[in-house]
Amino acid sequence: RNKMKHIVIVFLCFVGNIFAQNPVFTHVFTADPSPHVWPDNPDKLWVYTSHDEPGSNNHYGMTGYHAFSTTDMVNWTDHGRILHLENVAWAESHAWAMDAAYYRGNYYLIYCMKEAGIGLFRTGIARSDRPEGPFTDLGYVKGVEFGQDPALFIDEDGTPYLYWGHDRKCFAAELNDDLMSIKPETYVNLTKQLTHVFEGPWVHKRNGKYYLTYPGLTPRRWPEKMFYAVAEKPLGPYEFKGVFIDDFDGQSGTNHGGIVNYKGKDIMFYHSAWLSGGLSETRSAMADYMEYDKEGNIIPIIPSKK
Ligand code: FUB
Repeated sequence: RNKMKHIVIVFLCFVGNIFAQNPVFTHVFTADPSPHVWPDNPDKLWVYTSHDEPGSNNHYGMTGYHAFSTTDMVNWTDHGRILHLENVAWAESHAWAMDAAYYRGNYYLIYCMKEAGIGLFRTGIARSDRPEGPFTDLGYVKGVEFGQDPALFIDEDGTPYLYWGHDRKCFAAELNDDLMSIKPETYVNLTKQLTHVFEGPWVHKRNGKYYLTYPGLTPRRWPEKMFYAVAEKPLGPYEFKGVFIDDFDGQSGTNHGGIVNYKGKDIMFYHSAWLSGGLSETRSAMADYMEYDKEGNIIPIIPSKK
């Protein structure tokens, strides 16, 4: 009887993604996941990721981004490469973390790449009329000099905000309507309002409050943990809340991700190095259901196999 059970399980695993599992995608290495549900289809969840390429060997010398979608958190469609360095005239290397947004009838990718000839990060923006792209680069955002890890948050009233962070700092600003430049008078350095900040800010809104989540380091200690802070307004002031994903077995040095409410459940997407056996530059997107307590604090997440 046990033998039969084993055969059935092996068969079910073989025929496809019968079980939701971590890491979420196993056919390609993915990092810095950015989850979204777009207004035109609440049944579909989208996850945009950067793409680790084993052996690139140039301190995360990544070259492009993928989009994935699902309607059940089990079966996923990989829409393939949605933007590549080759399609970004001003960039030369390091397609690092990105985010996506729906704004005024179009889909946008916001990302960081190193500028050709200068070798410093710029914040690029690309547009598509479809969530799966392909996306066309529009250039880089003015006023975000040498920013890394951008996140684009569109508030319920339609106002666009940009968050970015690098070199242990975190900044934010309102964007102009064409998303191509910040409004300099709104620029804020959030670093002093946060603790342990390192990179990767990402914002979601819940019950009228703004949650800024970010990977950070406790004094000079890798790997990164995920921290969060909460505010009444998108540009703060933010109240630091604490760690919600501690470092864990099989983590890559980094962590990075975002939170989405999908079909009434809250889900945190982040990354690990479980698939590569701990290699820091071959990471995989992870997903875990999560909860808030009555006061709206995030209940810490323990990475799970399923
Ligand atoms: O994926 C490349 C870089 O690693 C990201 O930009 C950082 O946030 C870290 O996850």
